Parts: sequence; structure tokens; C-alpha cells
Amino acid sequence: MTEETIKVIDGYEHVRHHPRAFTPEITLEKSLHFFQDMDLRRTVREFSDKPVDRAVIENIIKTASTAPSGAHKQPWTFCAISNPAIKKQIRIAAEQEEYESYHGRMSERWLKDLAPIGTNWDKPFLETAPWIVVVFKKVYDKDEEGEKINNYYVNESVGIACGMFITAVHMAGLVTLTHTPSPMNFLSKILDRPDNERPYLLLPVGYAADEVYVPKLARKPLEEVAKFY
Ligand code: IYR
Repeated sequence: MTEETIKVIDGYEHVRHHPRAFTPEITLEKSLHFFQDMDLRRTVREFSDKPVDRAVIENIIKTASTAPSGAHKQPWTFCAISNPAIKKQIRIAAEQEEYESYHGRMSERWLKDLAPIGTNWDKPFLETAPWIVVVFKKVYDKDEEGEKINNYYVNESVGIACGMFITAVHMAGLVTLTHTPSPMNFLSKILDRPDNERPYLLLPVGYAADEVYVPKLARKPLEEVAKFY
């Protein structure tokens, strides 16, 4: 490691950043290859119970935690669960909520929109997947004296971190899905999280089950999702 070049700007230390400047050709190639890789990502709901090393989950969380965040507050906690008893507890509580949702809380229209995806209240992946990661957003933080510290753009920040988490899972050859049991306050209780943390998203992580089928979906063409000016 070369030594960091430090410069004090407006009284604050800055480090010299060395952006990775590729040639235009390499930039094009890299962006294309990354897209082609990410275009293979699919949400998978059937998991193998094959174990995944904790070190892999640590790397994925470290990747997610490189996400930009409002005032660099990193307002998130990633709770990674492999303990079967806790996974079971989460499954039971999630399915209770999901049952209510699928039997009355969700509109007919919503259920019709979900029909091609084939979801229902039954969530076996909450026990089968070797890891469940529950992401909490920190609506505020606390310093050592227990004084409130403000966080900013919390939803945006945590959403970006989750996107990077999903990307890291895919790039490691694993699969995940964004599960949003609603309401999800039961997760705060089971995981004993402090009241400045609110559950944001639940992501099972593992290998896909053998011979897994996913809905035949098409992604919108570029013209539909982008306008160039
Ligand atoms: N939270 C439920 C329902 C659900 C809602 C949407 I919008 C989806 O894209 C998928 C599922 C569940 O996780 O099953």
C-alpha cells in the first residue's frame, strides 16, 4: 500500500482519490460485460439448503455498506441469521402476516398482478435458505451519551445499499429475493433491535434449488426506461 496523500480543505482532512481511468474502449467493454452479468440476475424463491460460509455474507454486507449515504451516516444495520430456531421463528411470524395479506389485506387487483409471479403466504425459503438477512434502517442514531444524531435521506440510502447487496449476492453466484412481509415490526422484536431501527427489507441468501424455474419475464427496452437529452 502506498501512503495516503492528505490535504486539509476548509479545515477537514481529504485523501487523494485515484479514480480508475480506463480507456474509452475498456470502459465500453466493462460496462457491457457488467450489464450482461447483471442481466442474468433473477429473483429466486426456491433455495437449496447448501451452506454458505459466513465470510461470504460478511463480504456481501461489506459491499452493501460501501453505498453512498446522506452525510455519510450509513444509516443501516444488516442482521444476518443462520440459526435455525430464529429462522423458524421469523417464518412463523412472517407467514402469519402474509396469510392475512393474501386473504383480505391485498386488493383483488394486486393479487391479479402477482399471479404470474406465483407468490403466496407460504414462505419455506425463510427456513431453507442458509442465511436470512434483515436490513434495518436507522431513522436516527445515538452517540455514546445517548444523544440523538440525525440521519438524512434514510430511505434513499438504505435502498441503494440494498441494491448493492443484491448485486454482490448475484456476483458471488448466489441468489436472493426481496421479501417484504407487511407489517414487519415482528422482526424488531425477534431480533431485539433498538427503537431507532426499523425493518426495511428481508433478503434470504443462498444457492438456488436444483432445477429452479422462474417466471418468463421481459425487461423493458432501453427506450422505455431512458430518455436522452
Ligand atoms: N409481501 C408479499 C407480497 C408481494 C408483493 C409484491 I408488490 C411482490 O412483488 C411480491 C410479493 C410477499 O412477499 O409475498
